[in-house]
Formats: sequence, C-alpha cells, structure tokens
Amino acid sequence: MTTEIHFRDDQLIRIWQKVQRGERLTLEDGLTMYRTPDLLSLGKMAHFVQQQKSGDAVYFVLNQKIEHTNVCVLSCKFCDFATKKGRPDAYEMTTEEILSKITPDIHEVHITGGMPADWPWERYLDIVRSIHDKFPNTDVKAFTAVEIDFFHKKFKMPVEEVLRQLYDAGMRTMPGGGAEVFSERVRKLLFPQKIGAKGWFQVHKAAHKLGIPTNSTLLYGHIETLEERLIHMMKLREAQDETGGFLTFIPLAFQPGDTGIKPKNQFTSAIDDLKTIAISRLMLDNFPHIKAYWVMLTEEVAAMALNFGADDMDGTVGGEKIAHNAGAISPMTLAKDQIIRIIKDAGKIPVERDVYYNPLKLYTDNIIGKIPYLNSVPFYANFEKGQYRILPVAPRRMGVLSEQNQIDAGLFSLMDYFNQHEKLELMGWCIATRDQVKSVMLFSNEGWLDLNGKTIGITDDTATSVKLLKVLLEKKYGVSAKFERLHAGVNDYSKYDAVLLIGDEALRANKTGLDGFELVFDLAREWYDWEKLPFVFAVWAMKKSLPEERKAELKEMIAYSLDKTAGDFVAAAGVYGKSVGLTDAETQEYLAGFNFNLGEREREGMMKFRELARVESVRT
Ligand code: V47
Repeated sequence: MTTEIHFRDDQLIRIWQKVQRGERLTLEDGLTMYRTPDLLSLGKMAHFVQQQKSGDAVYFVLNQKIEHTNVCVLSCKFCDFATKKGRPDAYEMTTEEILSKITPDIHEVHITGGMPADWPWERYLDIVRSIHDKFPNTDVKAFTAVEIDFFHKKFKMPVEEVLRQLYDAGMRTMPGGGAEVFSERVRKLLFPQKIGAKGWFQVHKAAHKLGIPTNSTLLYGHIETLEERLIHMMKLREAQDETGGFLTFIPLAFQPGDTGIKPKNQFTSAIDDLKTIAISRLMLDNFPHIKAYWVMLTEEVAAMALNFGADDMDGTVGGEKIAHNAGAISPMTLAKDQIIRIIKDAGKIPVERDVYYNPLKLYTDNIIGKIPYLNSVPFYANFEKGQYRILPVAPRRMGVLSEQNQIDAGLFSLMDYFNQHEKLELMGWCIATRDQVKSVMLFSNEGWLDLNGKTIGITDDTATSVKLLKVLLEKKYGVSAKFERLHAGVNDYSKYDAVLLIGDEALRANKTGLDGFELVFDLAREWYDWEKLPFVFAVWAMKKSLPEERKAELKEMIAYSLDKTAGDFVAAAGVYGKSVGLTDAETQEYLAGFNFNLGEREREGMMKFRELARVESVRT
C-alpha cells in the first residue's frame, strides 16, 4: 500500500519524509502544517497514518449522553450550559429519570454535568451502579477530570479512592473533557476556577494506573494561539508515552453561543477544523484514535474528517446539551443509519464498537481481517487490496466476527480456526515459530512449578496463546493455576502472580521488562523444547462459501504481497518495529524467526497441539 503525494507546498516534503520514517514531529513541524495552504497534502499525510493505525475502519458507538444537572459551582466564561441553583433553567435529574433515558441497545453512556454544591457522594455512585446493574450491555464512560477533582476535594477522598469506588460501581472509562487548552494564560482568562494541566494529568494518570482508559480533548477556536494548541497535543503525547492509557483525542470546535468570547455565529472554519484533525493525527503518533465529534464539527465536516486522519465518529449521541446550548447547528441525535451512510460514503468500514473500541458489528462486505501486530506486517506491507477493505482486529475478535460471517478472510488465531474449521478453509500461510517467538510471553514472579494455585492475568486478545499456556501448565508441568481475563487497554497487573501478554505489548515488555515481574518465559520456546515441533499461532483462512474465483484471487493477492516483501523485513516493517521499540536489526531478526508458509512440520505442530488441547477432529 503506497501513498504518493503531489505537494503544492514544498515545506511539507520534509515533514512527509519524517512521517514515512515514523519520526516524531516537532512544534515547528506543527506550525508549518497549520500555516500551509496545501490542505489536501496535509490530509493525505494524516490519512496515511490513519490507514497504518486503523486500516479502513471508522468506529462508532450507540451512545447516550447524560448531563445529570446543569447546576454548577463554577462559572467558566466559555460555558453556556451551566447555571446556578434556583434559576428557571436549572435542572437536576433523579436516578430514575436518568435510567428512563437509556435503552438496552445503547453500548456507552457518557455522563458529565455541572458540579452542584449539595449532592452527596452516594448519589453519583448510585447513578453509575444503577446503569451498570440495569443495562448489562451498556458501559459507563463518566466524569471529566474536573469532576473527579471536585469529588476528591468535596468528599475529602484521595483521587485514587474516588476512581476506585466509581470503577467498583461500574464506570469503565473516562471522557476527555475539562482539558480545554493546557495554557495558564488561557486558563486565567477563561476558566480560572478549573484545574489546570497539572491537575488534569494527575487524574488521568491515576485512572490509567487503575486500569481505567480515558479520552482527551482540546477546546480550540476561541482565544488560544496555534502554539498553544500544539503544546497541548505534545503534552498529551508525552503522557501517553508514560501510561499508554489514552484511547482517543477529540478536538472540540468552540461554539460561541452567548459566551461573549466571539460573535455568536463565528464558528471555526471547515479548513481550520480539518487542519486540526489532520495535525492531531500526525502529532499524536502514539494515540490509537482521533475522533471527529460531529456534534461540534457538523455532519459535513465530520464526514470529510474521515479522510483527514479521523477514525472515530463518536456515536449517535442522544441528548447532548453542552454544545447545543451554545448554538451548535448539528442535529441533536444522529440515527445509526445516517452514521453508517456517512462512513460508507467516505469509503470506510462502519465498525460498531464497545467502550474499549472492540468491534461488535461491521456494516460492509469484502472485509479482510488484519492482526494488528508486527509479525503480520510481512503479509500486508505490499498488499494491493483492490475491492477489499482491511480491518485491524485482535485475533479473538476476528474469530467472533467470522462466526457472525462478517469477515471474508484473515489471519486467524489457531484456536478460532479449529473451532470454525467447518466454515473456514486454510490458504497455505501461517505465523509459526520454530524456537522462541518473543511476542507470546509469560511475565511471572514464580517458576512454572510454583504457579500452582496462583492467579494469572491472561490476554483477552487470543484464545491460542491462552490455550498454549494452559497446556504447558497442566500437561508439561502438571500444575493448575487460576486465570483472570485482562481487558483491552490499560490493566493493573500488580494484582496478578503472572501475566500472559501477546503481540506488540509482549514485544515491548520483553525488551524493557514488565514492572513488578522478575521472570519471563517464552511460550514458543517452552513448546519447542518439549515437543520439538513448530508452534502455529495463526493461520490464513477464508470463508469456504466464497465463490472459487474469489478464493483464487485472494490467494494470489497474499502470495504476491508476501513475495514482494521477499524477506526484506526492514523495508516492510522497520518503521513499525521502531514504534514498538525495536532497532532495524531486531525487527529483521524477529521476523526472520517465523515460518510464514504452512508446511508439513507446521501441520504436524498444529495436529499435536490440537490433540493436547483436546479439540474435536479437524483435517489440516
Ligand atoms: O470540557 C464547553 C467543552 C467539553 C463549549 O470523551 C465546549 O468521548 C465547544 O469533553 N463550545 C465537554 N465546547 C465535552 C467533552 C466530550 C465530548 C464528546 C466526547 C467526549 C469523549 C468528550 O465541552 C468541555 C469543554 O471543553 N465545551 N463549552 C462550547 N461553548
């Protein structure tokens, strides 16, 4: 997949070279991009990064906003939502009123509101707990850092305790609001009572430590300078390097309303909006997602943003008030069909997601799944996808989507292939290792025999490595451990005696070590030393029901792509390798350690594992 850009602004060429090499952009680069008249080239650069991160996927969620009250102790200049108790427009919702706004199809409830002086702590917990208990399919994204800090001060509890109690009540992620612009100058002028950058980051980092992923925002288009916007992005990038806990970045276009900061109808321009989306995609190289929040951008600009770096459309957003009270001209709710149409029109895959960005349902055909790990890159680096669209997806999720007939072909986790062999056909390629793999690792505080009765945190990303771990523990070492699934995103590993990680996360931790764990075991090496056979982690397979010419076409595409890679793994995956902390030599060595062709020995390894894992009979 190559991208050619015909620049009208030569100043961007140097930045494009950096982007292609995976190098980090500077404040100066950011300013050059903001000042360029060459909007389309900027968009193409951002789209290149978007494709690397998310393939053709654009995520949306069926969500409902709950703004439980507009009564607020603060009086921020830019806010047209908050009011004071007793005023005619003031409202406070009861838990029952809140529950009546939610329907069982909703996957994410986004709670944020004013900060009244007289609500007891239990009232907030009750809201979260009641939603969690009554709607098991709905995850709660709740309370900005400003609200968490308010709870901490008002209820005299450490921030960590506030977060822990909310998590126990059912809160799963935190929204990104309250960040505004990380500039003391702007804070003093527009929101002097709000926590500044320091407080905001303290809360988010505390959440990440507890295993609560969070979002981030930037409020732009008021009195801030371009430098201030970019410094804001760079502060977020630095924090993400530290914790990895941010899911998405949301540039919020300022809605002037009656705030008096700008004339009422002076919205940000579409060009500024698209530049800000594209620049954030390029600057925030360690953020998985960039959100085009249609509520503030309008549907039209959000639709264009999907080819300017954004891969996240928020969702249906029932009941939004903050932006609409300030004069937002977007509709109050977007119907699911409308979101799907916008994403399809942009040439993307509409992916309905849960709160952690796990795909739940896809709304187009011709989809090829892509394991989002370095070891799958040799197959995809030179892939000419033609009519197909690529969905990066963790192996286990790919299995679930395939069960629902939503994927035509992909690299399947071996266990998923075993379980679905009646509907899937092998294609002749795999990811197998002879010896160590370096990316399926058990980080432990105990040797194998001492893991008996201990609790192991296991990746939720694949069934195969988990099964391999269980086979090794039970059949090689004769011990039995307890297992607890890790969820997507950040996790608190300190509560486990050992953790099983796979993919890029394992590669990274293998290199730097994982805090709190002294021992590291490579599961492929454990297998090889025991069985003297390669271990097959994943196999290429396609739907048996595809027409024969389609099958032949797919096989040809993969053969062509792998052939073009031709063992030059640095050319194919050097930039990717760097993003997980590997030098070019390490990337070459890591990828050269795999067998990508499903040969006799690999098939033998598969059969042996199937026997040990006691999976029903399957012809390979
Ligand atoms: O922090 C307030 C902003 C934010 C105005 O995390 C305004 O997924 C524009 O954070 N014009 C709250 N913006 C909303 C928010 C959010 C929205 C959507 C998704 C997510 C997420 C988070 O709204 C506030 C403030 O920055 N805001 N007033 C205004 N007049």
